[in-house]
Amino acid sequence: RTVSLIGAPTDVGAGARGASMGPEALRVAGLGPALQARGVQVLDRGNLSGPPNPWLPPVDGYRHLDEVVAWNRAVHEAVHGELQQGRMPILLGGDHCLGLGSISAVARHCRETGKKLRVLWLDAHADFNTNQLTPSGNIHGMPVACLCGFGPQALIEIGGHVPAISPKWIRQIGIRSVDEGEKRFVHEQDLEVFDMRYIDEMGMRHTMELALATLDANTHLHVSFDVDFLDPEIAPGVGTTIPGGPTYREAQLCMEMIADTGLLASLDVMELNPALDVRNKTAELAVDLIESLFGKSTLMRK
Ligand code: DIR
Ligand code: MN
Ligand code: MN
Ligand code: MN
Repeated sequence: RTVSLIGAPTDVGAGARGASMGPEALRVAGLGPALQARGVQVLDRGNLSGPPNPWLPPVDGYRHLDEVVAWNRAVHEAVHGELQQGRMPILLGGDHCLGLGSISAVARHCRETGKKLRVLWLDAHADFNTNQLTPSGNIHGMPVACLCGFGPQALIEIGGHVPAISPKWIRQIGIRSVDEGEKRFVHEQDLEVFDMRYIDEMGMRHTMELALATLDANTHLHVSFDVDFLDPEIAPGVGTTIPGGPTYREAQLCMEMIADTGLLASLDVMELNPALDVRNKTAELAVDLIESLFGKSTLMRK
C-alpha cells in the first residue's frame, strides 16, 4: 500500500490566518516516518500552489470565491491523480474549504470504479452553510453543502457531476457548533449527525458502530478530519476552537474503530493552525491519531 501526501498550504477559506502552515507542521511532527512505521510506503508529493490570500471582505456572501475555486481545482486534480495511480491520498490542509476538491475527486473516482462511498466528517462544525445562511462568508463553513450541490456553480461543478455526493453518504461526528440557519438546513437535508450530546449519552463506541454500519468490501471510506473536532484542551492549534470536544481517548477509539474496518481509502487532515499552536503539540497529536487510523494499537489485534 502506498500513500501520497499532498500539501495544500492555504487559508483562503478560513477566518483566521495560519492554516497555510499546516502541511509543514504535520511533516515536522513526523507524519511521513509515522506512516512508514505502520508498514505503508510514503510518497511526499510536496505542496500544491495557488493564489495568495487577498484577505478581503465577503462579496455576495463568499470570501475569496475565485481563490477558493482555484485551490479546489488543484486539490481535485491532485487527489484524483493519486487515486487513479492506485495510491491513497492524504491531503494536508490548509483550511477545510478544500474538503470539496478532495471529496469531489474521491466521488469521481468511485463513479469511475463502481465503488460505494462513505464520508466520515470529523468536525466541531457541520460546514453546511450557504452564502444565504453564513454568518461569516468564510467558505470553510460551506464544503459539505457544496458537495451536496448547494453552492456557487464554479464550486459545485468541480468534480464534473452535480451534486458530487448525496447527503446519505455522510456521517458527521463530534459536531457542537452549528449556525442558526445552518441548523434548519441540516435538518431539511436530513444529514446524519452524531453531535457531542449524542456521544456524551451513547459513548464513542456506539456512535462509531452506527457511523460505520452498512459498509461492505466495495465501500471506499473517506475520512475528512478537521482538527477542531478535538477538544481544544488537547488541540489548541486551530482557528475556531469550540469547547466540549472528544477527549484524547474518545478520539483514539474513533480512529481505531475506523482502522478496524480495513476500508480507509483516503484522508483529509485540515485546519491545523501552527500560528495558534503550542510547540507543535496539536500537529503531534494529529500524527498520533493518524497512527491509530492506520492500525497502531497497544496489543496485537485478534
Ligand atoms: C462557522 C464556522 N460555522 C462559519 N465554521 C467553521 O463561519 O460558517 N469553522 N468551519 O472551522
Ligand atoms: Mn470543518
Ligand atoms: Mn478515477
Ligand atoms: Mn471545524
